[in-house]
Amino acid sequence: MKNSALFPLNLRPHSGDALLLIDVQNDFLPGGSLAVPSGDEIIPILNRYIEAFSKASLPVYASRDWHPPDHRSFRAQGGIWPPHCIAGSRGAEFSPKLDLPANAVIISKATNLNADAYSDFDEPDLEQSLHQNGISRLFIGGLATDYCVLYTVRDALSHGFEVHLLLDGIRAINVKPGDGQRAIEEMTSLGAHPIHFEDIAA
Ligand code: VGL
Ligand code: ZN
Repeated sequence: MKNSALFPLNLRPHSGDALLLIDVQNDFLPGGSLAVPSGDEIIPILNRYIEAFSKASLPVYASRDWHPPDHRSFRAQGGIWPPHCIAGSRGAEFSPKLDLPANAVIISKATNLNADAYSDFDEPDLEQSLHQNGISRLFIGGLATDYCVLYTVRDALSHGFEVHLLLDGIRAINVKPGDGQRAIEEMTSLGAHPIHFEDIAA
């Protein structure tokens, strides 16, 4: 609100915009194997963004962490995480409460055993599809602020996209206290615009 009042950024979604929802999957939600604290709180808000983009006939992208059972990021393989988002498992499914449209573009990432990939842009299909659809502005939310959201926003900015970060639609893991806040500060200092739903609905 504050931002759009001071600087007349045109935040009403229009052609060239896309919504990118990162890893809203059961394993990252309460009850899941790598639950992000309060991760479920963002779902009703993300559903409002989805509705706004769908009404404007704008594309909705949804990424999912989609690991092999012995992915290198898992503790048994020397990584730092409990097993999570194993391709095809129930934990890897999108939350049933997320109202993904039938034509959402699904990006599966970190599918390779030996590479960790926190950024959606590690999956080349994403950038190709964004270019095909003429997208220049990305509205990015999802999980988790301090991992996949941070890495994806860094890459989106370095690939030349204008980024609007959905502050009301992200939550952090906070392995170290403050990780989420530091991630938000880094993303905004790199040029991402922090917004809330009221900013696009005004
Ligand atoms: C993520 C930790 C491990 C994420 C993925 O989606 O932010 N975090 N794998
Ligand atoms: Zn993962």
